[in-house]
Amino acid sequence: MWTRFSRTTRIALIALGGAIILLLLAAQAVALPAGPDPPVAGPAPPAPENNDQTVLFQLRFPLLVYKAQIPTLFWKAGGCRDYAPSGVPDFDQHQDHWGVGAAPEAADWRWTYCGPVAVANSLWWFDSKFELAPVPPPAINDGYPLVQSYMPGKWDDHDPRNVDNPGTPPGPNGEFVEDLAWRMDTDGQLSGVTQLGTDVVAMYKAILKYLADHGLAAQYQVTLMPRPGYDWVAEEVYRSEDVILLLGFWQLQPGGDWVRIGGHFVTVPGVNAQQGLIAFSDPARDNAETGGPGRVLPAPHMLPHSVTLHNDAAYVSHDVWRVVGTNSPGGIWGPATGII
Ligand SMILES: [Ca+2]
Ligand SMILES: [Ca+2]
Ligand SMILES: [Ca+2]
Ligand SMILES: [Ca+2]
Repeated sequence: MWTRFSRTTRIALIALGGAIILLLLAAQAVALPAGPDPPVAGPAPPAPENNDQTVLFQLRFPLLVYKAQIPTLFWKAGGCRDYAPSGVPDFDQHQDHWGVGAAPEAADWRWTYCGPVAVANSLWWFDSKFELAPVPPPAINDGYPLVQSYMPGKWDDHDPRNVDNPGTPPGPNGEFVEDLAWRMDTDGQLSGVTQLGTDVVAMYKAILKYLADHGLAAQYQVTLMPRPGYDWVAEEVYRSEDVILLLGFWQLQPGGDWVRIGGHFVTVPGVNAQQGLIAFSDPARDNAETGGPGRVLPAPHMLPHSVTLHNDAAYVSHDVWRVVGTNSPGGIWGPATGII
């Protein structure tokens, strides 16, 4: 049975090459200790290839050595029958019309929904974890109100169509990811403000409102924290709390100044603190499916495949990165570009 003592959900924002903000969504009103900073003082992050945060993230990390060389990680629980059989979901942000531009096929299109997708991964996992009488989809069964069907009676709260129905456009009446995007004003769709992506404070407030709207405000705590230490983040994952990170992309200018040029949200499904490793459910890429370190469930499945395949939460690519220190102003650690 779920209780107010049983869960903590975290959303962390980390600059690439450095942690900048941790947004913590937690179950109880307890001040959580900050862990010690990682001891590594690593090199400055390399200059990005361009200022497209999604492409940038894809390009900055080369394909790494094969997953057989990856040490064992602690993985947040899988096996939830209703429905997170592979642990934290790994939904893909490149679907429907989740971006800005003339059309998804157009040259000016930017995919911008990493924020709501990362939060969806997190909330979906908790909803599955605390389902009291689990029955796998497509059976319609819902005993826990954190995630509910957007088409009650027609499909289950954990049906792939509840992640997104391509027949309904983004906006206030969409499915789970679109509902979250509306609430957190992704691309300024709620406020009308011109922006790309999701502001972390708006995300924070939207999660609070979402929890209240689902009658769960008293069961979760949401905390926003800048520049969390890696050890602190890892400890929370070991506690099976939920961590969402914002990777910030920083560029060192010729005069020595750092400029932040973008960001990207991911969710953390696993860690190995002793070896300084962290795993991502990355809305923008499936690195483990292309030979990078991590795990692919169910195995084998690999790219290329439909961007909607992972809307079935059984399908995940949990990509593993080594943590290194950084001297960027965004934070003190981040995922490395090197080989594990
Ligand atoms: Ca269900
Ligand atoms: Ca539910
Ligand atoms: Ca839709
Ligand atoms: Ca992914």
